[in-house]
Amino acid sequence: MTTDTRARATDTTTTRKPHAWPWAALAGIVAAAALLAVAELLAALFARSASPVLAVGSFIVDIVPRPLKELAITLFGESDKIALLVGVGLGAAVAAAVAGVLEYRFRFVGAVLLGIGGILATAAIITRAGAGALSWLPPVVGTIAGVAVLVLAIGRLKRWIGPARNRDGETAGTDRRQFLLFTGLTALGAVVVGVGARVLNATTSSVAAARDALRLPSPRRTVTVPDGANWEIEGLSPIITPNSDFYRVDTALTVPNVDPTTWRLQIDGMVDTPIELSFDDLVNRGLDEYGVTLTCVSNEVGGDLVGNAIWTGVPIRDILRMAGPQADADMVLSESVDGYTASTPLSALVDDNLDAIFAVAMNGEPLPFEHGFPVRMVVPGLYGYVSATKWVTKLTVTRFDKDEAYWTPRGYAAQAPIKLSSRVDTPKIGTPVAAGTVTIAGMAWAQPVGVQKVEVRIDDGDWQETQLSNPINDQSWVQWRFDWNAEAGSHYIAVRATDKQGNLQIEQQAPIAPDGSSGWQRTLVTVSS
Ligand SMILES: Nc1nc2c(c(=O)[nH]1)N[C@H]1C(S)=C(S)[C@@H](COP(=O)(O)O)O[C@H]1N2
Ligand SMILES: [Mo]
Repeated sequence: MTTDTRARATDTTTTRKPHAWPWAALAGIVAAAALLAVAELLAALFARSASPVLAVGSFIVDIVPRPLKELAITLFGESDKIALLVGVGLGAAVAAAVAGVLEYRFRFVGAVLLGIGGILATAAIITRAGAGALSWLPPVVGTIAGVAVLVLAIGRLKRWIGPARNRDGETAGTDRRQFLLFTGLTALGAVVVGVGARVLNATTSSVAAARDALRLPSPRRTVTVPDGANWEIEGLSPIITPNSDFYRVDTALTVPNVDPTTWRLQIDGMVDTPIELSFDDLVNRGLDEYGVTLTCVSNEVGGDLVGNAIWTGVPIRDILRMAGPQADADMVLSESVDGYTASTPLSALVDDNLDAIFAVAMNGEPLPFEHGFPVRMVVPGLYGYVSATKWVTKLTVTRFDKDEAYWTPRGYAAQAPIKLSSRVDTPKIGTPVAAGTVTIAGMAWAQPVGVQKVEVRIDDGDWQETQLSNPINDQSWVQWRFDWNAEAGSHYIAVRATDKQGNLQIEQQAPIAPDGSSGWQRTLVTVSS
């Protein structure tokens, strides 16, 4: 009798034995979560720039080929960075699950795999620009913690389910509880610690306080927006883009935190005397305001990667002259704290008739973090990627045949003047308008020459000149408007600009790579009767 019962009990356990692999995969994911949480916590405490998620993400941003990057921007738009992080997260979760299963099947193989992942993350972290002396610590300790969790969790899993499992029903229950308790508590702890550390990292930045406390000298010369510069027309962009609406384009997954009191600007390379300036050295030279429209090379015809601001800053030529560029130099490689670089013709930075500046304020307030706090470059007439380095910390005077910038080996031109352009802001495609007088309006820019005229064409009609708003200067865009007597039906509106040198906007369509899009925007409008 007794023997019989025992046999049946064993049988039951055998048939009820759950599949081990899903649990092993789960253990792998929990181990990876523990790795990340420990690393994030240590990063928040000792080495802010050493977040493994962000370092690996940034590493991937830099190595993905251009078509993939463009696809990501097309698919996810301004959320492309979030999409990347989600992608990295999913990839890591799958790899961790595989490590868990392998560890269950072959002892220590999963642990070694996780360890290799940790070593790769450490490599990504310590080779990044701006990595501190302690930046190896978070990923290394995190990896040790993750490997320990994996080995312990899989050990418990084997005691519950594996070949070494306890045949005794009672103890089997205990073993199951022990595995679930261990992985459950570790998972909970990882989420709490990981999220807490990220929040801590993001909210306790002393640089935010430094920016709040910053008092810049008042600009000696200010820019006034003349009367008639800004029409308030529904759907039409304002002539000054508010900071909160200003487009943002950069390769930075987290906005660099740069303390203005420790910030330095270094100028070296082909100069007579290399120099180094502090933030005070820079602003104490005297600040002036400049109105400049910034444009991204990735702006498609009709796109919105363009914005206008009043920048406060110091002419770059004054600073460059202190160092004394040598006669055979023709390029300045500007570098950001995060390693991003841009190549700008030396001539554009030393030209007395072109105000290339180190900007410290944007529309009357210290630069927002995303727009380059504490110092960025702004150069009228050149696309942002070859001139507008944010978080700038170093200029190397050099030659185009000696050095290249971040985007140059990635399929973009080493030199890229902004192509003169115009766009329709209203009416918007897909928003029907009523027949009668309809105001067509938009923006046009031709930095640094200035816009002479903007013309529109309805369907196959003649080109008709529009009215321009009173320009702030030739470096800033203008608004244009045209009152159209719209008849019911579908109509095409085309727009083109001419600059003050008489150049007509290029009609031929071109993609954004290698040096900016071109073509006349043609938009379809539905007019209801
Ligand atoms: N450090 C750094 N500066 C940078 C970039 C970058 O990726 N990193 N992108 C450039 C590009 S491509 C453009 S168009 C402008 C955009 O400036 P904004 O984000 O302030 O609009 O910044 C430029 N400066
Ligand atoms: Mo750009």
